[in-house]
Amino acid sequence: MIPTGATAPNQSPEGQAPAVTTSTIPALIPQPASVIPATGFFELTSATSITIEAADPDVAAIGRTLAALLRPATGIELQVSTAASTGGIHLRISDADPSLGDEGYRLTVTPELVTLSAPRPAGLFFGVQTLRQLLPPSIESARAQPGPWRIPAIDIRDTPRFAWRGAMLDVARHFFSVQDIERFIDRIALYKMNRLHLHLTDDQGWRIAIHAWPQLTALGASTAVGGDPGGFLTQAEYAEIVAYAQARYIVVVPEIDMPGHTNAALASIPELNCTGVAPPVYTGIEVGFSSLCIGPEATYRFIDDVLGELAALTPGDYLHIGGDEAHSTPDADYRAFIARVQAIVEAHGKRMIGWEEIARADLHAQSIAQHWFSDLAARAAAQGSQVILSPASRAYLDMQYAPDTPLGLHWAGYVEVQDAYDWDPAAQVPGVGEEEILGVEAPLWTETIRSLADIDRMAFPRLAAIAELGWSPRHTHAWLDFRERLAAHGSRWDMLGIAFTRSPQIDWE
Ligand code: TNX
Repeated sequence: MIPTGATAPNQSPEGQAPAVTTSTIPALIPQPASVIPATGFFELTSATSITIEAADPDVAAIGRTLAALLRPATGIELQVSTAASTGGIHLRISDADPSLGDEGYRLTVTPELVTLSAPRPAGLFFGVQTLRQLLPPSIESARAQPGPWRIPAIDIRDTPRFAWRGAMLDVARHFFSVQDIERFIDRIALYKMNRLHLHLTDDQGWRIAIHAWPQLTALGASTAVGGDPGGFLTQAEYAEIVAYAQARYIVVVPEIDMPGHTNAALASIPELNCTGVAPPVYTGIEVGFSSLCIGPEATYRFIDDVLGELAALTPGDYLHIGGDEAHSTPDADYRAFIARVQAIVEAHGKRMIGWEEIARADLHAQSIAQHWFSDLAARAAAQGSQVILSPASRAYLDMQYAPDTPLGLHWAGYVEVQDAYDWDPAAQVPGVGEEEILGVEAPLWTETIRSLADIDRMAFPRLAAIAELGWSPRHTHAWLDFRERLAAHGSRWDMLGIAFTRSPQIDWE
């Protein structure tokens, strides 16, 4: 993209029109499937309006979202109207090319008109994110900026490679407020991610109110790693997050980790322990020591209550049941447990997702395994399940970038920006090819993460790399090209107040 204060792409510094080369293509992330640059630009002025089709409330909402995005920096009160317009920005879903699918869009910019069309509202929303990136970085400022507000003439046709493009936030090791979670949603929406996986429970904290079991939050939410303050989401707050995400075409995927990673529940409810005795609450960061008691029916009544309340609050299709690192659960017990929980999830009308260890059990084809650190995902694929790829050495946002990164862990190695970007999901796990892959997800575990600024340092720039792996066609993937595009995003993040890590691999603009 054009640095602030530089000339528009249709004007070389000498004032001549440059040849149309790749250098005139703006720094878009994720790289669209097809970009054809043209000459000239559309200029956003106080005379510009946004027009939408009359009938559709979702399109109207996206029009208002776009107007609200553009208002602070431009100072322009863009009107959203259903009037037929011959100029301005036009959003439509009728007679869009159906081959764009549920999430694709077409964005055509000429000097007279910006036309964004998509068969479904989600595509319009993703197209709006592209439109933002066609404007100068200062468009992201919360305060009025001088402009000019030029959008280069271009024709973009764009569809995602994978249906699942996610980020995970661990609110169990450290708790994050509704406001922080919503800021995280804003950030992932910038890069066309469409899933927010919330890791709601772990040994160190239980973070969602369950009306049938108030002890879970009365005691189980009181702690966090290192003795830091605990906290939990009320059901109303969780519903607010779900709605906030939904307005950004992001599906919330709640995770209740079990049978391991359950000390907070075990400490709160003695009956969940085989000994009948509750252990103390836990604030360390060791894993693998806790397990729900697998035999008793009481365990499954508890799980049914928890997953039932969560399913009722969750419009998305998925319940994530963890299943990782159950080192204190014997194998036969583990397999029996996952089979029962799979049935409970399905009885509540949802699809079960688990970390790839669940492939040790018999999986239904509709269940989904999340790869992180083994070859078990191949066993899930062999059983007919789809796989989400979160390889720790590539996609874990809590890994340090390098030995001097102040936050994070390094058990899976150091994950610099190039490590996060330079891999192909279809070649990552032998036995898990393009067809078996539902998508990619970048998890942010929070043992060492305490604030939104900490989240930003770990997530950016690597989240942009994973987002591009999820969206862009394989043939567009090229590290040297990505690192140049990424360099232009630093100034956007500055404008947005995103405290990103200035990786030395990137020549930040
Ligand atoms: C492994 S990844 C875990 C988490 C930790 C993480 C730290 C996975 C399924 N389990 O419990 O937080 O490593 O990087």
